[in-house]
Amino acid sequence: MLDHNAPLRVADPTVARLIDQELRRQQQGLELIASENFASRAVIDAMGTPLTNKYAEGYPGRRYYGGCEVVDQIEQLAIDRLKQLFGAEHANVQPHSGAQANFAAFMAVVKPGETIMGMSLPHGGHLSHGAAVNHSGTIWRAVHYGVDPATGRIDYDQVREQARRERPRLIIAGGSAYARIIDFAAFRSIADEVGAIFLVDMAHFAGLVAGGVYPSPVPHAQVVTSTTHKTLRGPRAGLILSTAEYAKAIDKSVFPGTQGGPLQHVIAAKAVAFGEALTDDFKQYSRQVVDNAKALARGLTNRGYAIVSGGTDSHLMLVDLRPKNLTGKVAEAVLGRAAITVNKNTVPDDPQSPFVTSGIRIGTPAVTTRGMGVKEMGRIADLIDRALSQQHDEAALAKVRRDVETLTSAFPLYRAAGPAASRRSAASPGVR
Ligand code: DSN
Repeated sequence: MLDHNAPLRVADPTVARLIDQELRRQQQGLELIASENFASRAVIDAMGTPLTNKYAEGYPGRRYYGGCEVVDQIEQLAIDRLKQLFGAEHANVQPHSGAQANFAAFMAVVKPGETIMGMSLPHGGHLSHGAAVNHSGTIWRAVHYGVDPATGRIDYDQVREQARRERPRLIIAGGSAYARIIDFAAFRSIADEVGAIFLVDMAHFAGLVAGGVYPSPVPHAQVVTSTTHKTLRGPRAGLILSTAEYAKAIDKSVFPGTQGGPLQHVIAAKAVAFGEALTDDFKQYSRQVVDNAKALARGLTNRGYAIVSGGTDSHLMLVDLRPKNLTGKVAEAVLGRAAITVNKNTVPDDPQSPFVTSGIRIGTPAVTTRGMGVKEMGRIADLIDRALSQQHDEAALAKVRRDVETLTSAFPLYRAAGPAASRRSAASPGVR
C-alpha cells in the first residue's frame, strides 16, 4: 500500500540516493559552467511544495479554474517584484524556460515567414534565436550577425549594414557565450532605422543587470526575455518583460498561445529569487561575480591561454584552446576527471564541429555563490592549467582532484540548517 505521506527517503530511496549523489557532486566539485548557479535553500524549498498540485490557466484575477485565490497572490507578488527589479512596464512570469519565453515572445511580435536577425550560434548566440535546427529557424526566415574575427566583439556598423540589407522584422541581442557588454542603444537605433522590433535575451546576464553591474536592456528594448536560473540564481524557468504596448500580445502568446497551466510552485520560487535579487547582498554578489571572472581570465591569460576578445566584462569567458593544441571536447573531459565542470564551446569561426569545438566556456556565478573571491580565482586558474597540461598523468589528475575538493570543502554548499536538518543523512535541500 502506497503511503501518500511518506517522505522521499522512505517512499523512494532509489531516487533519494541519486539526488544525494548529485548533491555531493555539486558540493565537492568546482562548478564553472557559465549558465549554472546554486539556488538558495529558500528557492528550492518553494519549488518542492504542494503548489505543484494547482491548475491555474490564465492570469491573476482571470483564471479558468476555481481555487486560485492563493496562487493569484503568489503570481502577483512575483510579477510586482520582477517589475520593480528591472523597472519594467510589464512582466510575465509564466514561461517554463528561456526557450519557451523566446518562442512566445517571437510569436507575439513577428509573423511566420518574416525575417528575424540574431547573433549566430557559433559566434555566441543561442539556439532559439533562429538556428537552423531549432523551430525558430524554420518558422521565421533567420539571418545572423557574428563577431569581428579580429576583436571577438560585435561590430555595430556591420550589424547596421546587414540590417539595412535584410530588413528584419525583429532584431535580437544577447546569447550564451558573449562575454562583453552589449551596446543596447546602438542596437535600438539600428532596429528603429529599419523598422524592426528590438528584443534582448538577457538570460545570461540578467542577474548582473539586477545587481547593477551590467547595463540594463529594459530602457532600450520593446521586449526582454530571460531565464531565471543563471546569474539571477532562481529556479530553472523563464520570464518576459515588455513595454506596456506589447503587454497584451505577450500575455496572449504565453497563454493560451504556447503554454497551458503555469507551474505555480516554480512561480513561487521565482518570487523568492526576485526578492533576493532586490537586496544589497545580491548587488554585492553580482559585483563579485564580475570581479571573479576578470580575475580568472587574467589568471588563465598569465598561463598562456587565449581568451576570445581578450577578456570579459561579465560572468563568463570563452577560452580558445588552439594555442594549447587541445580541443574543447578533450578539455571538458580532462577537467571533468579533476572534478572541474565546464562545457566545450565553439569559438568564432571554429574549424571543429560543435561536438568537438576549439574552446571551453567558463563562468563564475556558481563558485561566487559559494563565497569564493579573487584569491580563489588564482587557485582555480592554476588547477585548470595543471589538469590540462597533465592530461595523460592519472596521478597528477588525481592530485588536482584532491586539491579541488580541499578548495570546495572550505566553501560549503547547502550546509545543514539547524538540528532537524542535521539529523538527515545529507544536508540536501528539498530531500526530506
Ligand atoms: N544552455 C544554456 C547555456 O548554457 O548557456 C543556454 O540556454
